[in-house]
Amino acid sequence: MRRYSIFTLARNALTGHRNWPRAWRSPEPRPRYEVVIIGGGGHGLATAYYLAREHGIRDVAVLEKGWLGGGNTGRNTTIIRSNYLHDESAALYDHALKLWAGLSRELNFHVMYSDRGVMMLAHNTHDVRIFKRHIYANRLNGIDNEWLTPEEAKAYCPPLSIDRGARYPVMGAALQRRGGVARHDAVAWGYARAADALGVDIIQNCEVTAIRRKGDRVVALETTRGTIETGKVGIVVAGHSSVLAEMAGLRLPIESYPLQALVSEPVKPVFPCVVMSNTVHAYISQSDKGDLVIGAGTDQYVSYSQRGGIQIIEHTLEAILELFPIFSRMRMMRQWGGIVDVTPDRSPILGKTPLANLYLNCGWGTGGFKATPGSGHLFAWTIARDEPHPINAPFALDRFVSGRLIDEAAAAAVAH
Ligand code: FAD
Ligand code: PYC
Repeated sequence: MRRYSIFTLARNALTGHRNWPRAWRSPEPRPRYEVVIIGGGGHGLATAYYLAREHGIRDVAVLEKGWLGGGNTGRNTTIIRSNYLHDESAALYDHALKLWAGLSRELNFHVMYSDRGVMMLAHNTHDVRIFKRHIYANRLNGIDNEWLTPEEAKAYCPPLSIDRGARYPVMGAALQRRGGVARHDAVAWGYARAADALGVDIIQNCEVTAIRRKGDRVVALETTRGTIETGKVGIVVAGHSSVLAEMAGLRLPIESYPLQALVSEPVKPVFPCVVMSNTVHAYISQSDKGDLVIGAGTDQYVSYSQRGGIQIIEHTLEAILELFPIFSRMRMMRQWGGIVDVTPDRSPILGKTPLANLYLNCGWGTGGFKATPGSGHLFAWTIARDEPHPINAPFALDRFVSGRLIDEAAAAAVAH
C-alpha cells in the first residue's frame, strides 16, 4: 500500500497537485471475470475488496454506470449506529460497527469515522416506550444504548431546546455513544484503492444493460462497454435493484423512493453529536467542514428522480427549528436526493437468489451507509462460499415467502 511523506505532500502542493499517482487504475474491461460486482458504491467496492483480501478471489470486476460513490454512497448523511431491535439486525449492524472502528487502518485511508454519539429523541409516551424497548433489547445483545432525561440530553447536545411548552416537547432520549458519522466519499475511495491494489478491476462509465442467462445460471452481462462473461454475479445497485433483478428475470419485493438531504452554510463547531427525531421527522449533525447536515423522511411516492419534493425540505426545516431555534438564521446551501430501495420489513436482502450464480445485496433503504463494511464483508463470504454467513442467513430473499420477516421500521427511524 502506498504511503506519502510530508515531502511528497509539499512537492505536490507546490506543483499544482498535478503529479499525484492515480489512486486506482482505469482498465479496459476483460472478456471474462470469475466474479462481477454490479454497482460501484460503498457496498459493491467493499464486497470486491473482501473477496480479494479474505477469500483470495482477485479475478473480480466492479462495473459502475457512473462514477464511484455517485449513487447513495455519496449522497447520504453518514449516520452510523447499530441500535436495531431484533437479534438478527443487532448482529448484522454491530458487525459493521465493529469494522468501522478499525477501517481507516485496514484500508490505510482516513475514512474519518467519528463515534460522537447518536441520540434519538422521544416526544410522547409511545416514543418513550419504544426507545426503552430498543435499549433493553440492545443491551441483551451487548450493544450500548442508554436512556437520558431531557436535562441529560441537553447536556449532551447543548443546542437542543427542551422547552416544555414546545409542540413536541423532548421527554427523553436514547443515546448510542458508539454511533456517529464517517466521510462517505472516503469510504468509496478507500475501498476502491485497496481493492485495486489487490488486482480488482474497477470499471467506471460501464452500465449493465442486460443479463444473459442459460437455464438457472447467468452466463454474461451486456454492458455499454461490451459483453462480459462471468462465473458469478453480485447485484449491489441500491435504488436500481429491481431494474437489475428484472434483467435477470426476478421480481423483488422492493419499492424505490427518493430520499432527500440538505446542508447549511459552514459555521464553527457548534453541534457535538447526531440527533434524530422520528416524531417531528428530522435529523441533524455537523460535518467536519462545518455545515449542518439535515434530512428527514422519504418522499411519499415511488420515483427514480434524484431531486424530491420541495414540501419535504420545508417540513424538515420547520421541525429542525422547533428543536434547535438557535439555527433560525442559518442559510441553506444545497439540497439533493438519492433513490433508496425499501423492503416491506425495512431490513436488507443479503444472500443467494433462485439463480445458481446470482447474489443480491439490496433493500438497505434509507439506512445502508452504516452497514457498508459489514455488508461487503458478509456478501463477499456469501459469494465466495456460495452460502450465507450465519449473520446474513436470516436476511435471505425467501423470507418474503416464508414470512420470517425482520421488522425494523421503528429502528429505521426518521426516514420512513
Ligand atoms: P450506491 O452507493 O447507490 O451504489 C450503487 C451503484 O450502482 C451506484 O453508484 C449506481 O450508479 C450503480 N448502478 C446502478 N445501476 C447500474 C447498472 N445498470 N450498471 C452499473 N452500475 C449501476 N444510510 C445510513 O446508514 N445513514 C444515513 O445517514 C443515511 N442517510 C441517507 C441520506 C440520503 C439522502 C440517502 C439517499 C440515503 C441515505 N442512507 C443512509 C442510505 C445509504 O446511502 C444507502 O443505503 C447506501 O449508501 C447504499 O450503498 P450502496 O453501495 O448499496 O449503493
Ligand atoms: O439510518 O440512521 C439512519 C439514517 C439517518 C438518516 C437516514 N438514514
